[in-house]
Amino acid sequence: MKPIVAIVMGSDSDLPIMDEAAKILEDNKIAFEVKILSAHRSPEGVAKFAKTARRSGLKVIIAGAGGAAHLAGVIASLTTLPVIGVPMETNELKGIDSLFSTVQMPSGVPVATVTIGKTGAKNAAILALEILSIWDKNIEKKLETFKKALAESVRPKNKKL
Ligand code: RP5
Repeated sequence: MKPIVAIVMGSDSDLPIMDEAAKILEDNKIAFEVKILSAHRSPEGVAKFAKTARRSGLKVIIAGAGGAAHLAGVIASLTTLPVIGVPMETNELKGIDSLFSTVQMPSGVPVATVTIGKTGAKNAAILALEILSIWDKNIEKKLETFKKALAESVRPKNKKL
């Protein structure tokens, strides 16, 4: 099956975090591809990927990077596909650097930025599913089940009080 979601990251050191997004897409049987592309170290590769993304059949791009995290923004500047940015946690500034670099995009070039780290990677995949669910009933149903399970998980905690 042709990938409809791309998970892109700036370095292989981001893999353990971005794997959380991959797991959710896998569980939901979404065809996806994973790429390591860096806005700073391999800018030409990033440009080639972003410019051809829509033509290649992709529908949503998830991009994770850390530090001066320009990957999601650069991709968003070169495609009309929705781009979800995942800020990586960093040793130096705990990911605040990645968060601000990813979220503070100029007018006209949105990046849907999620939480720092693993939670962000998970939420990025769920947001991608939500975007795909606009035209895919099957994904819509899976998301409904997921929301019900979330609610169920809270109920016993509330009861315990
Ligand atoms: C960013 O720099 C990457 O996304 C990664 O989060 C960070 C550190 O990369 P490495 O030095 O581990 O390759 O571009």
